[in-house]
Amino acid sequence: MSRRALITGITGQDGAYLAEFLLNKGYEVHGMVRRASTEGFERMGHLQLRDRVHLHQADLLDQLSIITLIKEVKPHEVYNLAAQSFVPTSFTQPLLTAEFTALGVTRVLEAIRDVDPGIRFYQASSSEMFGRVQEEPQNERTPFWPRSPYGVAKAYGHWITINYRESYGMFACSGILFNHESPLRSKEFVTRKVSDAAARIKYGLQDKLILGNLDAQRDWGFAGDYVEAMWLMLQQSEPADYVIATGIKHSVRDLVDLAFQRVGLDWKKYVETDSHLLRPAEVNTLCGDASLARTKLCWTPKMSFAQLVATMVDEDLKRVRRSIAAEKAAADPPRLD
Ligand code: NAP
Ligand code: G4F
Repeated sequence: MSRRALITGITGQDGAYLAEFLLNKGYEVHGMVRRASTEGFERMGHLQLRDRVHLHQADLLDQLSIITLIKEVKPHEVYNLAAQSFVPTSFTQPLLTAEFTALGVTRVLEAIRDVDPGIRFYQASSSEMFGRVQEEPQNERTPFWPRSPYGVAKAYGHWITINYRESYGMFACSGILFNHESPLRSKEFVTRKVSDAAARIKYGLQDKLILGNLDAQRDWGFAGDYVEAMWLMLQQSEPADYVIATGIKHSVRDLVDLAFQRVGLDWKKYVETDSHLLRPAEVNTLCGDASLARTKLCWTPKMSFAQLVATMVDEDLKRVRRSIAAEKAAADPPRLD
């Protein structure tokens, strides 16, 4: 009998890669989606997942909907990836971010505790919790100092996961994942904003790229590598929390430089900065130490930063070329006579 997994946030970047990974492992994959007036399943379309997963409507804000879903699906494993995940929005919508990203975790844990406390649980914790970093590199014991309402909400989600493990003996793990990116990343995050702009500028569809803090440093990895670590955490004999990272950091300036080199342009001619894109409190630098994951989970990241940037830019170049060709075909349809 195949194992059943339930993914909250299946329409997001990680949800798509995790669903693909679990299907390849032979899992029956169920996804929780919230109701919207239009279907937002583009990422599942990219990975040809739409007909291979079972989708159910429920919402992190609605306790009963989550309980009903878990009763229906009877999953062996729950991956809680759903969240308001964009840091700037957490400054403009701090209460909604707390509802989704903090209390949402407790709602999923309560549903599991009520329906079947034997279900294994993964919580998507974040390196944003380290914020104003207290040591470098950061590991599972580094104290948190979150610098955004998002980081504060994730710290709550992290500790409530540990609390349910300690209080009720639940198999609940928290993955402290550093930034991970892919061609499926939303364009609001800096990596995809840059790869998309480099491709559009190359083809004359955009003149400038306006960014915020070019000095910020992140430990960027590939989302496809990171979802394997989520699964590995739930296959262990004991639940624990793990940092997942590459251990190498780069600045936003390095990212821009590499992306524009890929399209053969000098970034300094196209990139401007705007102080409106600076955050009320910034996380200046993040760099993770994933030694525990390496030794206990035998997990290592496979894609380098340079390969990641090249892959993202190449995918955006292809997409821009396709859209230019489609527009041209629509404006100039072939004559049939
Ligand atoms: P993402 O692309 O922003 O996806 C977020 C998902 O959450 C979407 O499927 C979204 O659904 C869903 N969601 C939001 N509010 C919801 C609600 N009220 N009810 C149900 N679903 C809701 O995020 P991601 O990059 O895949 O990240 C996955 C998780 O890992 C998030 O929790 C994020 O905070 C965390 N994380 C990410 C990174 C990273 O670098 N990517 C690093 C550390 C931690 P819609 O499609 O309907 O909006
Ligand atoms: O790409 P970002 O928006 O990602 P950020 O804030 O690090 O958050 C991401 O990673 C977290 C893990 O640490 C996740 F938990 C979270 O859900 C999300 O996936 O910004 C990265 C850096 C920041 O320092 C930001 O100030 O890039 C800087 N930046 C500079 N210009 C910009 C821009 N960020 C964005 N989004 N847009 C800019 O124009």
